[in-house]
Amino acid sequence: MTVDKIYKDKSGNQPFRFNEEVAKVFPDMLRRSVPGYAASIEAIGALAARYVLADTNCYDLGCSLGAATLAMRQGIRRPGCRIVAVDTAPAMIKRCRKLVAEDDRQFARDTAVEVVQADIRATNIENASLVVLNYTLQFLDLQDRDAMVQRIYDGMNDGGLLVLSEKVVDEDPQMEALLVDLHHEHKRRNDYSSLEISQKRAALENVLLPETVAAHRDRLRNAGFASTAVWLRYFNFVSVIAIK
Ligand code: GEK
Repeated sequence: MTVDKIYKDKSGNQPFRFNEEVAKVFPDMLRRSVPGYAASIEAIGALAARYVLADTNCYDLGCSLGAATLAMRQGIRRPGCRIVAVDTAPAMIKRCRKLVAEDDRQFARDTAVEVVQADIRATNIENASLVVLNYTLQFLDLQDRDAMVQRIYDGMNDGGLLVLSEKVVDEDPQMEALLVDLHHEHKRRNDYSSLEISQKRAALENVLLPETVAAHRDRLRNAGFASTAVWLRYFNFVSVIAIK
């Protein structure tokens, strides 16, 4: 795994981009920066085994290198399914296609995977039994999020499941400060320096726009989801499941 040294000696304050440099170190970056990431991927596999029905579609929206796609593919127990993995970043898509091809070679799985370079806001969603937004909605403009979640709901079958993982902000400023501090301490334990942490934080300003857990659950309810639950929380990193 290539080690993430992107903010080690970078000066200046360029906004964060999902480019080649990031795609190359992405698994290491997520492992060291997103508390609970591995648990979210593991759960997506387990949920695929339970919720994906025969002859339906699954969507991995903002797939990056396809970790959730591969977990779904491994978890699916039914025939005739198709996974659509979507990302706008060409560097991610290129590597994702290679990893899916490698999975094909190793395991010859039944479930087809389509890796598509596109904006998830323009992706058609239909006949879906499982939709995954694993740390992706946070990168969409705030005003686009209601419509995105509504389109997902409309494209899902009854009984289908959405996994929504996000970095969130706490309503209570004192708790928010504590949770951010705990996250930074976690990153320091994972060998990021204070300078790297502060530079990454500045680069993500206005790129990653977190909302509260309540705002996410309200949006899901307003779209029509009958049930929602937080199934994972680690500092300010939360994963919610919603059932249609
Ligand atoms: C994982 N889900 O490993 N349309 C398509 N893709 C987008 C858009 C958009 N409008 N905006 C951002 N992205 C993955 C991790 S990373 C999370 C997801 C993170 C893509 C962007 O290019 C990037 O690949 C991904 O969303 C977010 O489970 O880096 O914190």
